[in-house]
Amino acid sequence: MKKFVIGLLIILILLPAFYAWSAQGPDCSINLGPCAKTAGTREVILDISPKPVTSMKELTFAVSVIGGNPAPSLFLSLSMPGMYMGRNEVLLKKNQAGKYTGKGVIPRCPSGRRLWQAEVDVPGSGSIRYTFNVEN
Ligand SMILES: [Cu+2]
Repeated sequence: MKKFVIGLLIILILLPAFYAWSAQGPDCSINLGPCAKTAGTREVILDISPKPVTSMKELTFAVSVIGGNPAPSLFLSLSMPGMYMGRNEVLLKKNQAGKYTGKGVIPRCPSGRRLWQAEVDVPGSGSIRYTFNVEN
């Protein structure tokens, strides 16, 4: 009984720590290829080039929206989870192939952290977030 209680206590202590840890990791391995997310009936795919994705370098952001043709342009905003790094928005314009592309720069974080978030606003599907690591 005592062991059970101690075990339960350990689980109760570790569980929030595990959630905090898992929430800090990237959900997109951008250097391995594009990342797809489902948003309602649509699939929204983000790719960033050139790879490896590096801070302080001009990057091309490309978004494909499968299952809809929502807007002539989209906004992508770049941020760091849990840290204010200033406003950083990239206008993505639709090209002839139906892909939204735009250029932007990810600043280098003075703390050395590498986890960034790209949030794409797709009218009718809300905000789609991707978290990924950059090279500093
Ligand atoms: Cu930062």
